[in-house]
Formats: sequence, C-alpha cells, structure tokens
Amino acid sequence: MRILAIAIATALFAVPAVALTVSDVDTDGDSLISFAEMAVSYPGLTEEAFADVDTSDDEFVDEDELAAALESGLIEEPVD
Ligand SMILES: [Ca+2]
Repeated sequence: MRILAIAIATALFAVPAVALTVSDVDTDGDSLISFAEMAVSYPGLTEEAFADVDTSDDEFVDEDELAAALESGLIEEPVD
C-alpha cells in the first residue's frame, strides 16, 4: 500500500503543467472562457493572444482550446 501511495503522489506531481481547467478561469459558470474572464487570470492578455487561443474563432475558449494552448506553450499557468 505504501508503494501505491508513493506512485500516486508522484503521478500527481508529474502533471502540474496542464492543471489549469476552464472552471478555474470561468467565473459565470457557462464552461466557456470569455476574453474578460481570461484577462482576470492573465492581466497582460491581448485580444490577439486570446484570438490565438480561440482557434474556433467563436469568441470563447473551451476546455480543448485551453488545453491545446497550454500544451503548445501559447499560454502558461497563471502565477498567483
Ligand atoms: Ca472557441
């Protein structure tokens, strides 16, 4: 059991790079991130950068777009 616990702890610490989810940024609970919501977590965010993350061009960033942007390094985990 001790080995299993260590393995789980290691796995948890191994994936902090893609830990940010839409629910962390979404403040109105619609499961989408608007520019205004994203700017709260990323104060320096420009509309151009937001448009790069919003690959479907619908003015909202969804879970897939957020994950893709984090994975490609387009955006980083907000530091707070
Ligand atoms: Ca979108």
